[in-house]
Amino acid sequence: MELEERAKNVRRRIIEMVSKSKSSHVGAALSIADIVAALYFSALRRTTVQAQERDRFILSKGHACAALYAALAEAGCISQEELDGFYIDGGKLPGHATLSCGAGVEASTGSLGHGLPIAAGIALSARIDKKGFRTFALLGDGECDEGSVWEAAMFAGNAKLDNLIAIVDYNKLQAFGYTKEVLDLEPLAKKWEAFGWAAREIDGHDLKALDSALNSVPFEKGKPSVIIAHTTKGKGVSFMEGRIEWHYKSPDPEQRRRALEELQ
Ligand SMILES: Cc1ncc(C[n+]2csc(CCOP(=O)(O)OP(=O)(O)O)c2C)c(N)n1
Repeated sequence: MELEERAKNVRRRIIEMVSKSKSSHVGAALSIADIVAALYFSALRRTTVQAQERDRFILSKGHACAALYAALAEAGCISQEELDGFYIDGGKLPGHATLSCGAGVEASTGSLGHGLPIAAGIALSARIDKKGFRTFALLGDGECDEGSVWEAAMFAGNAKLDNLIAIVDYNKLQAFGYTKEVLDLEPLAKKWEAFGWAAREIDGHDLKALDSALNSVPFEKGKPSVIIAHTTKGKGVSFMEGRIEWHYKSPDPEQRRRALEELQ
């Protein structure tokens, strides 16, 4: 199946999940649908979710876990029944990425700023243990306001962790405002480079560009890589795109119908 089809399926699953549970973070999840599709259906080397040598993927912006669970379901790692329990009392898949749900989730995240530090630790341990797997971490742009992100970035650059890849979902929106107005990140690529990383900026909805960038890491030997992916929050559903209210709003039945129609 083509990556485009996978990404669309991930988006459709996200809409179904948040509608059913009357929950959200739908905009944040749609923003990364192309990124997770390119990861799970092209870049990540994972024979099984238990294999020691599997590449690790950590969703640092854990509130967008509907996209992660949808990709894992699309990859056959979790069942439709489990997906139906998303964000519902008694369900197996909580509203923030949770390790204990045993679905191929590598870390519990949702308190922003922790995924990259965890990923850096895993990458360091892989090097010490002479393991060949890579560790990928996906961060939000608002999340980059957290000091712990930069502490981990400084550490990884200094340790020359070229088995570590960060992806920043640069959708220019956070929970209550525009990233530029809350705390301007620019010049973002230069900041990562100053911390010893090799940076590349791409359109985060261009699956060819994602595929090519994710499959050409490390960009420089001896440096961690960062992909700054320019995206749109709510991407794929016209009335959600770039709209702050869809950070935490659940589609009503008519909005669900319209969204799914657009994602045919
Ligand atoms: C430490 C911490 N502070 C605050 C929050 C509440 N919160 C959840 S999502 C979010 C906005 C994140 O923005 P961004 O990283 O840009 O991700 P997006 O939703 O745009 O994809 C905030 C502040 C949190 N989860 N963790």
